[in-house]
Amino acid sequence: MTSLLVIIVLVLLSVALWQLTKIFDLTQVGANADNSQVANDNDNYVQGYLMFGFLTFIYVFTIFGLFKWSHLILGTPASAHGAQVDNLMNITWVLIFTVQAITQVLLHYFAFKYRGKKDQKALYFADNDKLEFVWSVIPAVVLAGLILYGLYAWTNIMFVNEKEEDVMVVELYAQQFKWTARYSGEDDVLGKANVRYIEGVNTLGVDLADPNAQDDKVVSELHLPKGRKILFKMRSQDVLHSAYMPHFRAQMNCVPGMVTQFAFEPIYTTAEMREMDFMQEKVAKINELRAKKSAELVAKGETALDPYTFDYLLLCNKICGASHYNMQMKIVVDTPEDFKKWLAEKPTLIEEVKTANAAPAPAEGAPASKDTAAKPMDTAKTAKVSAPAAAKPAPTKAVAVK
Ligand SMILES: [Cu+2]
Repeated sequence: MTSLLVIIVLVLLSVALWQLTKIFDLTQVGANADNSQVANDNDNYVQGYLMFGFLTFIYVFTIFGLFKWSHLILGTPASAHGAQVDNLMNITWVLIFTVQAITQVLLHYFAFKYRGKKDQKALYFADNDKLEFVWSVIPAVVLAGLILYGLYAWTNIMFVNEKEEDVMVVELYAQQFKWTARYSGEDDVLGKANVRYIEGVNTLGVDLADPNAQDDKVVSELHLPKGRKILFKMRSQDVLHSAYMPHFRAQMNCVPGMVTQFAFEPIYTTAEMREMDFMQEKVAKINELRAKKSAELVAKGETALDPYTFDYLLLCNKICGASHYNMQMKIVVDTPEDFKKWLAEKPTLIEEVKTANAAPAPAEGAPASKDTAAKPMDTAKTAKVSAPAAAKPAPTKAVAVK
């Protein structure tokens, strides 16, 4: 609402300014009977000062924006590499602001200084090698520096030595419109998976006959231990998705038919992040807005909103369909002990399949949902997929999630 008012005030101000210049013109009617459409010295003078007016507008709006909205930035990164990403971002911002501040002043000042004057002709010259050399080399050197630093940061963040580093492998499985996670278990190797094995509770198509799949655990809420590097392996069932974990400065596309990866080490537990000053301020601000909205809702006889508490999130950052906006999964960063306890309580996928098989089959004619129905499954023979046309084993091999 306030922003709308600000925009209205700005529009009205410019209309007033325009009207003033018209009145100013009218007062000149008697003194100057020049009604020609060609700009005279007076017109050029007005245009020259308007350039300064526009310059002031750009700067005032930029400074206003920085003060008004800078609290919306993400704040302290929650991953070990996060500071590097923020540093790169800050350097880029400083460069952009400096260059913009200098070039805009020059552009508008020269437009004013060399405004049209009667009997003055602009000097024409075709080129100036020295000048062109300077304005080509300086940006080239600065950009090359920025790109090299970016590449250095990228390789630093993306390079994972799976054999030497103590990494925990977790799969993120994307589908319209939800996320599912799979822990690789004690062996830190994910069992093979293929879309053809999707059946009943095995919604990720894990090859249950694969020895590496025996200790895999599938969950719908992601828990991570603080201080350990997590290597995420991403897959997508249908379209292009993007696993985006803003607080950890992590993002990677999830592409159907291939496995992509991203690794990071969480450095603050959810509880620690909630305790941070900037986060408490943020949460207080959100809850202030919620309280206002709740009062409106209650006045209308509707239920009030719940107060907000901070949680890390895994979001989808590719517009992947109608419910894309709601494709998210809560991430909880625990202490290593709490994480161990939480994971130990979760059943393995094999156990889940066995439980589903033991449950009585739904009565004939009962409405059974395709992905949640507990269909009986032979865990020992799941590798043998019943292809509709042939009795032979399925021609496609399970994809090793490496
Ligand atoms: Cu998506």
